[in-house]
Amino acid sequence: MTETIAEQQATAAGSGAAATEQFRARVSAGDVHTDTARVDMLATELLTAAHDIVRRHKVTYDEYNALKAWMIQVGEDGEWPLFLDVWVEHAVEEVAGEHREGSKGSIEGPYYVADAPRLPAEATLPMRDDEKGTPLLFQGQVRSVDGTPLAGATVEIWHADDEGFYSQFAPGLPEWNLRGTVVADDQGNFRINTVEPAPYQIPTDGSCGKLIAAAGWHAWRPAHLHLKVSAPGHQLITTQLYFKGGTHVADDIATAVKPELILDPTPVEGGAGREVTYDFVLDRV
Ligand code: MBD
Ligand code: FE
Repeated sequence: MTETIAEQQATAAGSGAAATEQFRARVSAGDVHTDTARVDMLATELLTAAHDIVRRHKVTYDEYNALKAWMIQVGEDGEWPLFLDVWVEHAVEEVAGEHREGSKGSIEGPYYVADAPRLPAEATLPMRDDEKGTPLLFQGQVRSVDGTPLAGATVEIWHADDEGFYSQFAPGLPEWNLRGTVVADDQGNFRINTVEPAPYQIPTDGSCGKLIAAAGWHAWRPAHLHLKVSAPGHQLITTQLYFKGGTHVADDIATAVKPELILDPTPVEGGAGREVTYDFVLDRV
């Protein structure tokens, strides 16, 4: 069986189950102790907003039952991480980053895996011998808000392949394909060789896909790199970077594009592929 055939067997339930399992390994509801007054306020306001919608739009029993059946299915497909990260996380990220002075952040999404292989400052991400896609040299420097280079900063990077698939969330891909933890040099510099990712389509065969089809929306995120950048004494930043002129940069289904996050790579002179420089500025803790 070739990898291409295996990738075509990616299913909503397969990637949903993996995303649910990954998330559960890192967070459980019991870890979060929110005080009663706060839960009361948030839960009450959320429910009141739902009641208002029902009354304002005269929601019928057929519509209520469709919602109930759909929510049950979201759980069975393991698609709560996908649903929440596509349609809710961007507002949470906006609030979380409100007072940050350094680089802009963006949502984490459902496909992060901690502890990717550690790589030196100049590195090539783990990839297949015949990995498809335009080679991309992504380089830059990690600095503090006052301009100080941050020695030994780490740049965690993960992204989809040239067919839009993420390792560990689609079958047939090597475990750490296109994932790495790059340790910057003593000047905070990094040079990462990878391939440009393809745009990402939300699985069409699961509950999120059903919602998208039923509502007449499109299912696409623009091609993107995911990053978590950190350094001692500084706030970790979770972000994404996009490609100028890429499809769906202007209408990301996940509402996670910001103008500061759009890269404009140039052809590598006398070489293959494209290159781009992007520096990260971290706030102090
Ligand atoms: C992705 O690759 C992603 O980054 C988000 C936020 C949601 C779904 C798929
Ligand atoms: Fe993504």
